[in-house]
Amino acid sequence: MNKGFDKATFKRTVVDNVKNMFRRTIDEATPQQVFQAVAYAVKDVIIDEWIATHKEYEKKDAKTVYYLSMEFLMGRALGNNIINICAREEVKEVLDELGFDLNVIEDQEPDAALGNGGLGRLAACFLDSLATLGYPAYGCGIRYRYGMFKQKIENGFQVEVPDDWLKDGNPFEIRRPEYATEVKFGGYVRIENRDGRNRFIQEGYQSVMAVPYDLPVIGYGNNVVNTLRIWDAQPINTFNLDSFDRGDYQKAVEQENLAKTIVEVLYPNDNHYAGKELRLKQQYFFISASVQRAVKKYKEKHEDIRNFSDKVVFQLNDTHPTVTIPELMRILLDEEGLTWDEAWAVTTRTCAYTNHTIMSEALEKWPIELFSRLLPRIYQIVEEINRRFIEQIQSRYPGNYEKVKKMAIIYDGQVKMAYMAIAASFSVNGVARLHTEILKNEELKDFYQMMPEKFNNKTNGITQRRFLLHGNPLLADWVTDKIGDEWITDLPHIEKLAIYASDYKCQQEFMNIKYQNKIRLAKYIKEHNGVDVDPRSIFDVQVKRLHEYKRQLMNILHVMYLYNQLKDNPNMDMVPRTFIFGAKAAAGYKRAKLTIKLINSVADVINNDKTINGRLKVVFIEDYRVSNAELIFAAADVSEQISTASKEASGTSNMKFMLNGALTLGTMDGANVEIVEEVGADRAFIFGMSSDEVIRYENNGGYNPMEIFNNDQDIRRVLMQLINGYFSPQDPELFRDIYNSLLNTKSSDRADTYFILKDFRSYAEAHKKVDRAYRDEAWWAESAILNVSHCGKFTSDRTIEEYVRDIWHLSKVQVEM
Ligand code: 26Q
Repeated sequence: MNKGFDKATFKRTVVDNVKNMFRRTIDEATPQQVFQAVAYAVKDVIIDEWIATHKEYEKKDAKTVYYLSMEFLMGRALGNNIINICAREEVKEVLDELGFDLNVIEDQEPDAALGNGGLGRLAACFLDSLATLGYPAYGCGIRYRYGMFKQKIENGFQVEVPDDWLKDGNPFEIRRPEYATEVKFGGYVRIENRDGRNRFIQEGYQSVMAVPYDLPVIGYGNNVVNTLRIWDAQPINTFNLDSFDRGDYQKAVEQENLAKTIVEVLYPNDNHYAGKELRLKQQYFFISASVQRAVKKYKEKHEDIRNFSDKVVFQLNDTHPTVTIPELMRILLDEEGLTWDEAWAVTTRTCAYTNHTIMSEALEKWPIELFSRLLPRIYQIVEEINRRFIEQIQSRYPGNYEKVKKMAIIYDGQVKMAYMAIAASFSVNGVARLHTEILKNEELKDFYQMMPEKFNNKTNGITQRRFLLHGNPLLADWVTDKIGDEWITDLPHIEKLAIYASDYKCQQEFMNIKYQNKIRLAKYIKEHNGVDVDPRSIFDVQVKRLHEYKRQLMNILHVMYLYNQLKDNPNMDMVPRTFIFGAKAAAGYKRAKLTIKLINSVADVINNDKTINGRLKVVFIEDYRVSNAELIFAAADVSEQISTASKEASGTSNMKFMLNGALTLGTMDGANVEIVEEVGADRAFIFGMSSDEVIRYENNGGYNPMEIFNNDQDIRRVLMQLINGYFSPQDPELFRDIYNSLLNTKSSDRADTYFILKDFRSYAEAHKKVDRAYRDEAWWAESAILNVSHCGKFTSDRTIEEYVRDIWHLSKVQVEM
């Protein structure tokens, strides 16, 4: 309930908005028009708080975190904003009175999909928590013209469709041309000696105007509204060109093109580095604009730039924003006139770096040629950072050239972004305990040994406001009925549910809510896939980006194995199971796309096989994204978290499933380890090799999957079905590449790099346990409730408090209205 919320005014605003924006009366308005009208009405409600929040920050002169990220996977804003202003009931009533259903209106909004997966969604959860906790924070990113592609499934194959998310406008954004800044690319550096000091002047460059758009990030029930600032690129007004370049038609056209292309599209790679020039341009573009702006803002109030880090901290979301380091150095050296040592002191007190992956193919390495051509002055600074860093290595390890080779920022013709980020940051953190240990002891061992004090862990979290309160209203209300609503802003309170876990009536209530949510998802599946699924079957779900290390392939191979068993033994005793997948594959990732086709081919055969009596169903949900994720988590019984141990830095869907009462079927990887620690190993289904075992095998050249293939007839049969046309009669060779990836050392230097066959039996065993466990309804309900009640640790509110305590050192601000 929001006491200040005036229903009558809100209603009038909605009706007026429809009139003013569309020249229609409310009864003539389309749902999309009503969405627009309601969104603007919500903006009206929060605008004063947005202003007041920033006034308060100014007044307090509060230290601010800038969360710098190439990705913010925000999803839809309207429903979440209504929840965070605590006016869900009121808005629902207003819309009812006007003859509209709030859920239908929310469905009109396109997802803001300015991110790929985990890393981008984490940034969005962090913004929600920062605002809810009342910490001064900006998210800084790019206003991609096209976000994450929309996925269509045609004939079982993924087809990418551009995501024209801005086509109807974005009601929540505000353009801020007054903060536009110029960003320069290319050209050369001229050195001029003035008063005995060298000046570095970039000339012959191309530039674009960076123009920010602000989006409100609304705290839950606390009047705080923070800002996500995303930058658009516009051509520099030709009249602003250097006198030298004025009238240079060619250059004007080139700059116009640069501006258009730079923010055109989000790179759809997840955990995979693509060394594209445009990507580096995007990185420097939004970083230069954000850092310039942060410095300007600081200088409006402060004299001495050397104290910058008292008021500002830059958190680098992976290495993608690492040019922050040389860009800040450039501004301090070239524009503020600091000495190198002064500038370095400021920079290293301001920047902190988060690592999200150990996958070597995700490490950013830029060819010197490209880097220095695009960012000539920045490259000079990187060279100097590298030179001094190597000196540091050598004084620490005299004569040890191996160390230099392994740790240098520039080596082998490449600029290594992670090494620069580590060298220049005062904090380096991993995103789950296991991941941080692997960083310290394996991947970044040399760096950890040289500067152990920088390394720390911040286990990821998720926002319960979106993933329970908004996504699962039935369960949210039930929880609140039982224990009150403190969990909304203090998730550990949810532990109070534990006493109800063994209560028969509560178990019934809980399972009934799960059942209702399964009906809701079954309806969605019927509408989108045309497949009937039985809400009484076990909903076994794997939704996440498609990547070999996440092993969707192992999941579908196991489905094939189950199907074979059912065919052999039609009377097999088995609880009906619905396997649900959702995953986008990077557009250029052939094997991942083929895996999607395999899932859909298997689904086609199984779903149309009358002989198995609907005991097995397979569904691939098209276009998995934040908005349908909310429905999926709410309806899940089993959460598939089956990455090869050591590969998944944290995972965050594991936490969203747990919050919604699904049981984890997973490996001891990422944050699964901590989930099991919280809920107890007996309330999850853990299988497979440990990260230590995996790493040991990897260091010894892998293993031989042929042995398994030759000795395990069930596995052999499944693999043969990949190449005998069993699931692709029209093209028996279709899945040959997948078969080869598992067995054929010729196709890559190792077979089955992700230990799918090695873990298969233990995975199948775990599934068997799920089948047996589900028959005991009381045990299952108890376990599900215990999962919910033990998920307190995994709120992003806790994660943010840890970042604040150990890294950012911010103070909470109160906003009175
Ligand atoms: C790099 C260079 C060029 C183009 C793209 C990229 C790129 C883009 C996105 C590299 C990596 C990503 C995304 C990584 C990611 O999402 N990592 C996930 O981060 C989550 C939040 O910490 C973790 O929970 C996941 O375990 C981790 O995989």
